[in-house]
Amino acid sequence: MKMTFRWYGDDDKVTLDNIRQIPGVEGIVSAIYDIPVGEVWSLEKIKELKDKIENKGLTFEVVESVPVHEDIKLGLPSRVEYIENYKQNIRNLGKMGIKVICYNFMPVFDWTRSVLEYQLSDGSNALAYDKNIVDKMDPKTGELSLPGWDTSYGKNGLGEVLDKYKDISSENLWENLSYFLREIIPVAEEEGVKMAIHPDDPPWPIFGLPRIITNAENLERFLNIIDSPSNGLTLCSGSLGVSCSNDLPKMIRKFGKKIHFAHIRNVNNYEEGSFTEVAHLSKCGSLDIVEILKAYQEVGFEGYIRPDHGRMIWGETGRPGYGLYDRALGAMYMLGIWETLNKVKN
Ligand code: CS2
Ligand code: MN
Repeated sequence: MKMTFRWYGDDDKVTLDNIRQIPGVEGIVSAIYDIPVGEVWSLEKIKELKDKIENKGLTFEVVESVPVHEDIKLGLPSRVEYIENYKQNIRNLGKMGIKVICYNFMPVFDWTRSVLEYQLSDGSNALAYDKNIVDKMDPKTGELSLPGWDTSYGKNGLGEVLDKYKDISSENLWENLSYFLREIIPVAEEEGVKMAIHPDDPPWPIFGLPRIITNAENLERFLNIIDSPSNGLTLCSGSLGVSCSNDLPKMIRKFGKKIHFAHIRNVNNYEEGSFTEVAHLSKCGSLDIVEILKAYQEVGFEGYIRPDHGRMIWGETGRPGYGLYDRALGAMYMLGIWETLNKVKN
């Protein structure tokens, strides 16, 4: 496996100089953040980002994310143009040496939480989701706005986008996803790029919007749409792991080579449908990280992996979920387990 670390570009408080000092981290996972969703990322812009990263001795082979325009998810006639742009992005990224593109197909909202700074018992804080709070929330009032969300529809546009989803069932969303895949996967194949869909976070419908990338059955349905080395998964332990029926080691053994990108995050499920994010260490949460990595070892995982969200510790402030310290601890923990598993095996 290749250890990577997510970096949000020059505006990120965490710098490339910080990241290169984490032992074992080889590559950066990043994206172009100042081009509106649906438009083309120019070769120059990608090259500029790539050079910045490579000048620090790190690789840039994974993009997270190339966002999918809402019109594609909605299946509107205008999707034709947005899909053409998406294909161009795959071509441009492929030409610049990108091997894996992570994306998701969640309507309107990316990862959703009820609290960004939930106090854990050790005084650190982390993202949390209380279903009793989220179920009562009305996204239209704008009381919730999370850093992972694309808000290019503007304050008044949100209601409009949500209205467009009124008649979209989960089956419609599957159809629109299939249409999208049939268009883009052949291009990814030509470019030698692996597309890796990120599961829905949390993996259940929110605010009345359908969510379909949620469990083993649906991941299998997704992979069956097109059987191609370019059609694969980002397996995010924290996103899928908040649903107690999702058995992560089993999923890893089942999907094996279709997993191009692994996200490792631990969560504490204190009630079905409610959770807090926690430190990566197995004993801090509901997931057994050693079992998860063991499953990756068994399937001969050679893809990219990264610590996903971390807590805020040691007084650090910054982008929720994406501080330096706790993610660095997570990376070291994972590398320690991996080294041990390999030694024991040989
Ligand atoms: C999140 C997401 O769990 C995660 O990795 O931080 O924002 C994720 O990057 C996107 O859903 C991927 O498209
Ligand atoms: Mn993730």
